[in-house]
Amino acid sequence: MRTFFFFEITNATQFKQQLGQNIHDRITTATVASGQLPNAAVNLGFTVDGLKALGVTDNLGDRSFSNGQVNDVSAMGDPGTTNWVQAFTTKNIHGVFVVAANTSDDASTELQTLQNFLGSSISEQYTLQANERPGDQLAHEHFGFKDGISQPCVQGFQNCLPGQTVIAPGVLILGAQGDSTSRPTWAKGGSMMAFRQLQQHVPEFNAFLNQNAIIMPGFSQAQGAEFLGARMFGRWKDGTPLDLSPLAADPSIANDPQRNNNFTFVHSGSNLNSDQSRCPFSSHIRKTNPRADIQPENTVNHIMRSSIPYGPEVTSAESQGNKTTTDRGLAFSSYQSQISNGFLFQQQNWANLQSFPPGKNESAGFDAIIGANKGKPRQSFGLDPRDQSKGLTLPDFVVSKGGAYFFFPPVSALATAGQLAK
Ligand code: N7H
Repeated sequence: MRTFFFFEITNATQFKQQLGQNIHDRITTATVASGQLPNAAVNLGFTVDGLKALGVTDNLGDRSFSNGQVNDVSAMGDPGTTNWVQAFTTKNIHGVFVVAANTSDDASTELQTLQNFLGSSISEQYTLQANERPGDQLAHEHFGFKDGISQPCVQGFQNCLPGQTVIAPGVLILGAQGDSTSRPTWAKGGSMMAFRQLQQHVPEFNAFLNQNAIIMPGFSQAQGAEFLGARMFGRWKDGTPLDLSPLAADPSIANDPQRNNNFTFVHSGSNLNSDQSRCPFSSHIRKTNPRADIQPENTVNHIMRSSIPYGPEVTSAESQGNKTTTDRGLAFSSYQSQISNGFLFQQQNWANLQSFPPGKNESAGFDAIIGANKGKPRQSFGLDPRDQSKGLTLPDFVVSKGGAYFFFPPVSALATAGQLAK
């Protein structure tokens, strides 16, 4: 489980003192580059308002971070901030503790320890409790799809699996090889985090799949519904890529890390720019990682994702009424060295850009899962393999409740002699 504890710094002197003396050695070194998150760990990030509160006015070289996420409402396709969690619309969120633990008791004990040290130097603004889903839904998000399969591979840090895009460490880490932006020395080694609370309308999504089921020869109604969902994601619920197995999930592929990401959308005898019989151009995974749709392969606009579901399981009353009555969704978190090249780029220039991927005979329309049209219905094309030019008009199954951008400093900057604790 993971707790996101968003706070305001109300006494900078006391906060810095505690940071240097007691907090910094509780912070886990960023393991972003290895793609592995520890089981029980504390991470600490600051918004630009938080850095200002600490008297740090250095330009970190990321304009989105400096302006704050509220400034990107229109670029992200949000319909204003009416649906946003109120705290995210203010300038009072200065920092976040992300506490990851195996049990809620462990998480609350750790959070309590941090709060005891910091006392009245901080004030809680908002807390989001996020949990892995139970039983066989572990690692699956609320729509039921397995998440966290495809990540970029950081050159020099990891052994890459087949199909992973190899990126320079500087795509994720400030000042690392491949990051050409000028950064203050103390910030090098840190990373920018885009946090988004994305509500998911699960009963509505399931009802839509049922109503628009794509019944291929031999399919039942339920298989047709499942198929449309898979077409919208580009993977079956178990993670099998449609590009490798277009008509049915195949656990032997899904469970094999050597195979489950090893595809490019290219097939001999098939036209990359017109054939959507395997994976639609508008599917979530093709919009957010176009692979061979861009030549040479894009190695710049990548993110390391570390999202986790929040909110309870769907109740039977919600399923029966086809209506969401409780808040649930994805606590989306992505790491990158430049938000406008990472999260924001993917949302604005790929998911929301109807003509992306480029060079196609037919426009893709919006990313069928996260494409956002400021609250207005969105059209996605190519979802029905029997009529690939047909568009489907989709309501928002994912609704933004806002978020914030954070800088996660290197631990050295938090220690007594570091920039933030001084
Ligand atoms: Fe997505 N999901 O949890 O069901 N995502 N995502 N995402 N996403 C992916 O490969 C999901 C969101 C990316 O390399 C999978 O891990 C949901 C945003 C990228 O092939 C699944 C939401 C952004 C990839 C989901 C959501 C991205 C990716 C397939 C919102 C960026 C890798 C499994 C509620 C702006 C693509 C996997 C690749 C994959 C889910 C949001 C980006 C199942 C439900 C906002 C880069």
